[in-house]
Amino acid sequence: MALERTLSIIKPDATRRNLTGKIAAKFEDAGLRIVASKRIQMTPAQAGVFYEVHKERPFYGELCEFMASGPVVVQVLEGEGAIAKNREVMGATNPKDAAPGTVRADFAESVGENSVHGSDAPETAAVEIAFFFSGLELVG
Ligand code: DAT
Ligand code: MG
Repeated sequence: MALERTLSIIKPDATRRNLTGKIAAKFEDAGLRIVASKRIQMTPAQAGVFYEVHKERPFYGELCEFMASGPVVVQVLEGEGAIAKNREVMGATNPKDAAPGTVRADFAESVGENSVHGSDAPETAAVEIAFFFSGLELVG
């Protein structure tokens, strides 16, 4: 398996409840290294660009408003098979379907407010990392 990097976002529902550390611990416990991390707040327009792939879906407006509703912690996670490993740590999109012990099973409030984002493929990981970070900010 290849050494990969993936983009993670700890979403506003989680930062609001002070869960940043507990969620980051799950990444580290799974062997993922946090090689970049910052706390920011997006505008709805910025969230709209980030989630452009979902713009035709009925929940797009709600999703952009939610992602701009409070601070988020954006991180780059590195490790062997990091993209799939992070998706495992996150759990299914809908917390009702998420396996026990995953971030979404333990913390997510609903399918819309589900605590974390993670890239889904190498191509999207590269685009999403570049959306938030310059090369100088990635310290492996
Ligand atoms: P994931 O975040 O697991 O990659 P996705 O890419 O299908 O899931 O959707 C992106 C986000 O959009 C998801 O984390 C929360 C929101 N979302 C997805 N399906 C939804 C739905 N049925 N109702 C409300 N929000 C939804
Ligand atoms: Mg997705």
